[in-house]
Amino acid sequence: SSRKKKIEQLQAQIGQLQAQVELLGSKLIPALESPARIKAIIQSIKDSSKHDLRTITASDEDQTTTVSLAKATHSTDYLSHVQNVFKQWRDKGLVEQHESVLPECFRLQNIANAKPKPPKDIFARAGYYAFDMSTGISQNSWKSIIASANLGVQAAQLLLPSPTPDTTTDDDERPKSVLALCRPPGHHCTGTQAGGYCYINNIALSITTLRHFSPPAKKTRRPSNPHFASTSTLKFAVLDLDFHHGNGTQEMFYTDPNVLYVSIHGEDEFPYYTGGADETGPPAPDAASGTNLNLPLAAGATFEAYTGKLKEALQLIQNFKADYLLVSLGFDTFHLDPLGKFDIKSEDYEVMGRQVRTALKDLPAAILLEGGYVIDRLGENLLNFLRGWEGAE
Ligand code: OKS
Ligand code: ZN
Repeated sequence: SSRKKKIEQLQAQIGQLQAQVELLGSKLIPALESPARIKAIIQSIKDSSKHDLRTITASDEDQTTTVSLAKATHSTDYLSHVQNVFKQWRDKGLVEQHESVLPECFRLQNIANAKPKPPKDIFARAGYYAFDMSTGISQNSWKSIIASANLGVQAAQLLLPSPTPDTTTDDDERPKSVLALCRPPGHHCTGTQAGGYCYINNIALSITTLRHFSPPAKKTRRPSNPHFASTSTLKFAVLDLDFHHGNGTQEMFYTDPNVLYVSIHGEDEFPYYTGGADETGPPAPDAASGTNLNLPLAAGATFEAYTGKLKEALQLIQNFKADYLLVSLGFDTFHLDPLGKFDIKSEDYEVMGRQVRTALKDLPAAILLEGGYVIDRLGENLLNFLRGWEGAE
């Protein structure tokens, strides 16, 4: 087709690129979010030999469970698009085997059609289910997306109380906190759109999992947290420490009175259209009013400025009396990060981890990895955060 020819002509000008590319400024560049990030972290954790590192390979049964929990979190047409678009483009010759699908035109506000339908043409549909040009879909994307989502599920399951408290299974055998080395990350994607390197919202999936598998309230006991036993509706606090605002997580729980979302992030940074301090949930007297807190910080913010916001965040979470804590942990707040603008140093992460865990000791916690792109400092920064966290447990 002529479209295919035109794209080929343009592509020839770009030259050889790796499978995943993203648009940055006017340039298509190799994707910053890559498997090398996790490899580096795993190496550092192995070297430190202080942690119980588990490799979780999702069995077929796990994958089925993860997909069905994902369907309770995202729309099914969105998920099947993400799963199938690469092959659909491939079959039409719109993408080469080693390349990735990127959208061309996005769903736009339209006075004549408030709810645009997915375009029939698969080429156009890529832009219906995405909001940026940083979130390509390649041959192996779905595999990684499900593996990452599965970690969100498994992390949640590790925190669950025993379904039969009267039997021998000891609650004390459960970890108090779990860290999941998820990639791709999750906090930007919504129920129907990928973006910011995110396809499935791993934090939302952890919440779906905890809700789905929690035994009925009366059967549970949690001596460390009296709220758990007394409420039939579970409450969740999400603390988002990535440099970027987690627009997807905010949106998914904005009207949910049982999920508090709190984020400290770069002001007016990606994803640009969300993250304002005035986004506090639906107006009173709605039950979800006040269950969203955005704490934007200007470029150049020091760790001192950061801890000021962190204290505010932790205070609100304490007041909320959640049953579980979910942390979106990003290391793009690091001073050298190519996508961040804060002035946070490696040693600050230890203080950060200690402050969070000291304030929220009682809560079973799942920490899920989000961003962070200085690959050779990721392990160090993460181990520092863990040292601080564990020192407070
Ligand atoms: C330009 C960069 C897009 C920013 C994506 C942000 C990803 C992230 N292609 N979110 O937390 O780290
Ligand atoms: Zn980020």
